[in-house]
Amino acid sequence: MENWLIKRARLTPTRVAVTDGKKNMTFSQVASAATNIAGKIVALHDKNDRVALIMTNNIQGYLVIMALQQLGKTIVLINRRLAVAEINYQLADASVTLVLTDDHYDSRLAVAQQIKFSELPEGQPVLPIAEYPEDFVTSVMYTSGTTNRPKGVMQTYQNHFMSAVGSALNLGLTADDSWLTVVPIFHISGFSILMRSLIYGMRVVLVEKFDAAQINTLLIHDTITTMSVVPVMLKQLLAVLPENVNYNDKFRAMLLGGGPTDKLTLQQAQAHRLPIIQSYGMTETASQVVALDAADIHDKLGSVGKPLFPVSVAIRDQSGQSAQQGSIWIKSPTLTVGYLNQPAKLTENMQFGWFNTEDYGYFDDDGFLYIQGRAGDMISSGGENIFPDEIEATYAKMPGLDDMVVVGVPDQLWGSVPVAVVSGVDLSVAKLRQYGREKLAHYKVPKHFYVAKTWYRTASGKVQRRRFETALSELKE
Ligand code: S0N
Ligand code: MG
Ligand code: MG
Repeated sequence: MENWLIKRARLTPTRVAVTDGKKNMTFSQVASAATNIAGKIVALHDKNDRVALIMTNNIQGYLVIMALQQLGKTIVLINRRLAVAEINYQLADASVTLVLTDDHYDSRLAVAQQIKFSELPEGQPVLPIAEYPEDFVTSVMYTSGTTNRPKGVMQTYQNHFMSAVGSALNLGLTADDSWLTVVPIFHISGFSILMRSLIYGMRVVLVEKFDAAQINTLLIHDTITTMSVVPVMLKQLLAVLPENVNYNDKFRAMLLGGGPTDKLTLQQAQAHRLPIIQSYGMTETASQVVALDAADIHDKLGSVGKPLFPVSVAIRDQSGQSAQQGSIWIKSPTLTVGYLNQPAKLTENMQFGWFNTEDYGYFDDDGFLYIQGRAGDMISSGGENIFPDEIEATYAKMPGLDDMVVVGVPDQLWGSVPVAVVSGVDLSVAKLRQYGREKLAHYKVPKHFYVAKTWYRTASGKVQRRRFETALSELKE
């Protein structure tokens, strides 16, 4: 396919591509800024095919993404909330030698060149690449897993294109569309909006920091038509949205994904007549693959909807047979081409072109999908997936700590949060917390630490996590 940005700048040069509320840029302006910035990146003489990016949702970061695409570089998007050690692991795994960061990022990373956006050297505008090859990996995003270190999910232009098409066939498309982007661009929830914008010719409204009152004001007064949210954002928006106040007339879709939403929150959203589109998707599928039309929310409250047009979904039992209720398998042109450096990790979960999501669910008689849970111990906190194994492995090196088991417990705000059961000598909650905060993203640090009375293990020594979960209330911090 032709270079999307250049193509878009030719099709609708004067349409607004992006705004941060202060500054607007048209597609034509974005194209010329991107080729300028691309020239500055070239002047850094980094020979690597991959460049890592640490950014917040602002125009500068947006333009750097566009610039890297003009150069035909693969962008490794780093979760800004991760600890330095976690980021260094990803940089090494992706063999990155250049990290571009926003101007507020000050931690020193283990990489040859670490350059702030505003410190990019002067350069000559480049000639943008002519094509975005369909099978080219344009983005890599790391996801944690059960037993291993994080894996880099590779997303091709084809993945993003088919995802954008599937989304548009479901939500519809108008020339006035405008998508509020406060979900992080380093996640597929945010990055996918930028790709849709190029493909649709749609305005992106960037917001750096989630502040519910401010977002409500924007949705009331701006002509935003669509917004992506995770459940914790929806809850916070509802908490400060006055009765009888409506979002602007053109607002038509609030795409809700990134974790389960409780029924009460959905009912409150309904009471406010918010056009909620519940959805189901993951980094591996380049965003939503199943979505519920707002018109069905009343009858099908709690369902994530029907598979998007390009996507097939099957429910299978443990032996791989079609079942009423069981594991959710997906076949989709949006499915990742694999995990960086670990091809076997994807094929392990694939059968004849179908991908096992390891989520459980069922279809009702009308073909609506319901998610019931997940294999393994993943904790879904505010749209971030947390794996107990990763936390336990990090704490395993803490002096004085003999043992730790991490489990997820329900949380009013975040959905679910990690808490830890510990044993050891001379341990204080302050020390435990401090240790975690130095080595892990803060959202992964257990919210509470309990001292173990009993250790639930099988005869072979394997931790029985579920038993800790039910025993937790008996333990004191
Ligand atoms: C909810 C957010 C914005 C909260 O972050 P906030 O308020 O900016 O936090 P900070 O001010 O940085 O920190 C305050 C304290 O809160 C802790 N904290 C931050 N985040 C979390 C968290 N998630 N869980 C628990 N605690 C958290 C901080 O650590 C800090 O504490 P201290 O002071 O101790 O350091 C933020 O969490 C956020 O942006 N969440 C959303 C992330 C997201 O987008 N996830 C989706 C990932 N999934 C996908 O992308 C696939 C699905 C998908 O594509 C999709 C999803 C949604 C909508 C649409 C789609 C789609 O299909 O297109
Ligand atoms: Mg906050
Ligand atoms: Mg933090």
